Amino acid sequence: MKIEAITLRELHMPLKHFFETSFGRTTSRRVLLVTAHCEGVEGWAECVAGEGPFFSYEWIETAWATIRDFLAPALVGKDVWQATEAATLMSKVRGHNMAKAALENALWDAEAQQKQQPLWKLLGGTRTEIACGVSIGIQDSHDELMKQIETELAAGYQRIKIKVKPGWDLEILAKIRKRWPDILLSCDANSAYRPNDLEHLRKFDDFNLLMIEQPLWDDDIFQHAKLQRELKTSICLDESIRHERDAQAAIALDACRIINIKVGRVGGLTEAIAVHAQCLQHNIPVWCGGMLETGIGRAHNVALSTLLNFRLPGDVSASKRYWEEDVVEPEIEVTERGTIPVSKKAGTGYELKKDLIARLTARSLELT
Ligand code: OSB
Ligand code: MG
Repeated sequence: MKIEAITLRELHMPLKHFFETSFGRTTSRRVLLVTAHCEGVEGWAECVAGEGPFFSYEWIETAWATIRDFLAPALVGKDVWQATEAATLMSKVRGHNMAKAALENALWDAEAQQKQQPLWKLLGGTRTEIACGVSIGIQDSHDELMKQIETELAAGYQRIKIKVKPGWDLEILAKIRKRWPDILLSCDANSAYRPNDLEHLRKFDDFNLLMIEQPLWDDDIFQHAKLQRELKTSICLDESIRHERDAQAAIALDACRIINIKVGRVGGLTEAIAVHAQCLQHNIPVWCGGMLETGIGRAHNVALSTLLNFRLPGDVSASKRYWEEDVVEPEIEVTERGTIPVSKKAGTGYELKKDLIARLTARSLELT
C-alpha cells in the first residue's frame, strides 16, 4: 500500500449544546481531518486534539504543524503492508499521540477498504453490537442536568457519566441517586482534585458509582494508587494512560480498576489494541472514551469497541447529540437498547458527505 499523499482539513462545526468539563467549556469544534491517499483508496480519520491545550498538551495547532512538518514527511512516499507499520515510521517524534493516531487510523481505514473487510474485523473485534453510555457536561443548573439525564435514559443509554469538579459534585450526585437509585452512574473529574481532598473524595463512596474517572493529575499514576487504596469506588484512568506501558504500571500499582481507552490519546489503533490486551490479561475492564468527535472519529471508536474486553458501556453515542448534521452517512445512531450495531460493510461502514465536508472546511493542505 503506497502512501502517495496526505490531505489535512480543518472544519469548523458548532456543537448543538456546549460541553463543559472541569477544565473549561467548548461551544464549537475545530475538527482536524486526515485523508491518506493510497493507490486509488482514500483512508479517512479524525485528529481528536482540542481547541486548546487543556485535556492534554496537544491541540489543533500543534497537531497540524507536527503532522505537516514531521509526521506526514515520515510517511509520504512509503510503501507499507499494513497500517500498523505507521507507528514505527513515526517513532522518531516523541509524544504527539493524537497527531500520530490520526495518520495511523487513516491508514487502517485505507487498509480495510483495500482488503474489502470491515475495519472492526481487521482490528480483531468480535462484538456485533456495542454498548453505549453518555457523558454529560457541567450545566448552568442542577435542573438542566436532571432534564438531560432523563432524556438520555429515555433514549436507552446504558450508563450515565457526569462531569464533576469542586462545587459541582456531591450535591448533584445525591440528587441523581435519589431520583434514579439503580442506574449505572459514573463521574469524570478531569484532574479537578488533589490528594488533600481525600476526605471529600471519600464521600463519593456513598453513591454506588461504577467509577470515578481521573480524579487527580493528568500525568499521574502513583498518587492515584495511593488514593485507590482509600476509596471503595473504583478509579478509572483516562488522561494518565498514554500507551501500553502506562497501563502496565497502573495495573501493577493498583492505581485503577478500570481503564478508558481513547485511540487518539494512546497514539493510534495499534497501541489501543495493545492497551486492550494488557487490560484483558489482568482482568481490568475497559471502555471506549470519546472526544466530541464527528462521525469520522466516532466510526473508528465503534470499530475499536467491538474488541472483547470492551465490557463496559463507552462514551460512544449518537451523532445527533452533538451535531445538527454529521459529516457521515448514515449518521451514528443508537438503538432503543442503547447499542450501536456494527456494519458488515468494508471499511468503517459509514460514507462521507464530501459536499458538506467541503462547505465546513476552513483550511486544507495537501502534503505530497
Ligand atoms: O475526559 O472523557 C473525557 C470530552 C472532551 C475531553 C475529554 C473528555 C470528554 C468527554 C466527552 O467526556 C465524551 C464524548 O465524546 O461524548
Ligand atoms: Mg475522561
